[in-house]
Amino acid sequence: HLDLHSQLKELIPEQQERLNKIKTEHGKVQLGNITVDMVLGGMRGMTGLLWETSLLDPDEGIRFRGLSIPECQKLLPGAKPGGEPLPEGLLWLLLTGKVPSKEQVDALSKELRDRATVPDYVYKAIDALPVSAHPMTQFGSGVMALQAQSEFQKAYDKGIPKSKYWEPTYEDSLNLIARLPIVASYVYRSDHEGGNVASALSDPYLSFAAALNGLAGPLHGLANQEVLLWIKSVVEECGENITTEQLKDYVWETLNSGKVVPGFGHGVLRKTDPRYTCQREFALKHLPNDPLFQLVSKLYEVVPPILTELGKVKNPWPNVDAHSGYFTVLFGVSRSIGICSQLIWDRALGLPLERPKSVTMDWLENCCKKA
Ligand code: FAM
Repeated sequence: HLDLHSQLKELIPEQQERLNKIKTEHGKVQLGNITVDMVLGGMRGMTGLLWETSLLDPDEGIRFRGLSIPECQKLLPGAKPGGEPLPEGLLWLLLTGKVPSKEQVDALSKELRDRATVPDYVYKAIDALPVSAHPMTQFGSGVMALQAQSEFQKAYDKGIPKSKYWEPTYEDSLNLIARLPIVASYVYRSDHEGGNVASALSDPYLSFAAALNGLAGPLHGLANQEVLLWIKSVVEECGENITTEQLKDYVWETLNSGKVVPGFGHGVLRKTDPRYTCQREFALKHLPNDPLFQLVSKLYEVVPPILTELGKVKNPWPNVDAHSGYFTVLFGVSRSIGICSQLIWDRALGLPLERPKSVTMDWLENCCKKA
């Protein structure tokens, strides 16, 4: 098929059957024990969610439908031969689990272009905010305004059956992915993980806006802004030709003042983030003499030994934000591809309302007494 929708329509029944088989044949298989540490540790290490489109390995980093980042770079079609893969190809891979041909990617690019229309009230909603509103607040508000066009919401109001949920979810997802770059560029002109939410049948706009708000936190996606500001303050204090010793002192100063070194560490990963490595290789190829890149490169040598010396940091290595050099709004645009592909599959497989169980300290203490 040249067209993504037809390809999905063919795949969905197979996967529904696969899930059903797991459920009926292995529903009672135990996957592990939950410890008090896991509950207190923000559900770290608990296997608790089905997520078909990607898998994060602590050592290897992310794989998209089984493919690592270097494999995606090799296999997915680029705009020009040997160039970086087109995001449309990644969307195709995430949704279908198959590597698309250049023709399939071109057809999808065209489809997205046709869907890329943003109504005027979206710009007005952004304009109504004060200029001081953070770009992520402007972006999130723009996405919420786009939601007024949700096909899922319309279909749900009309009583669409569960077996058809995925179709308007697909429409919303592709419209959203097509429209986000326009909203993001508007935010720049005027300025300088969504699982749980989506399971309540919130449409892609509502779910994506919720995910964006999570991304806007400084320990998550806002870290790339923190990195840029932090680097700027290093340069202001020590100049561009900073020595390794000066940089070490600066890192210690940050840590001693009770702050984190932005762009380093990760909740799951225990090695250098392959997204960091991919961007580093791009910089080595295209802008090796850029002073900002050289500083980022120097931080790669200086920061990990210091964080290791600190003793408590589980992963001293850099994450994607240490290198990306862009602001969080662009990070947000790129995440739509992953979030929306998973959302379409959530609906296709009819996954249930997610409701992680929380407990009180009383409950934990009682449980531990009995143990
Ligand atoms: N600088 C200083 N201290 C750090 C640190 C860093 N870069 N990374 C972790 N730690 C500390 C952490 O604050 C905690 O200290 P306390 O016990 O005193 O609270 C301790 O080391 C153990 O934390 P951990 O288990 O290693 O990490 P967590 O899983 O709790 O947190 C991060 C993970 C990403 C929130 C954390 O490493 C961090 O704050 N990094 C800096 C912010 C950042 O770069 N975030 C972007 C992550 C990125 F991949 C993304 O999702 N966008």
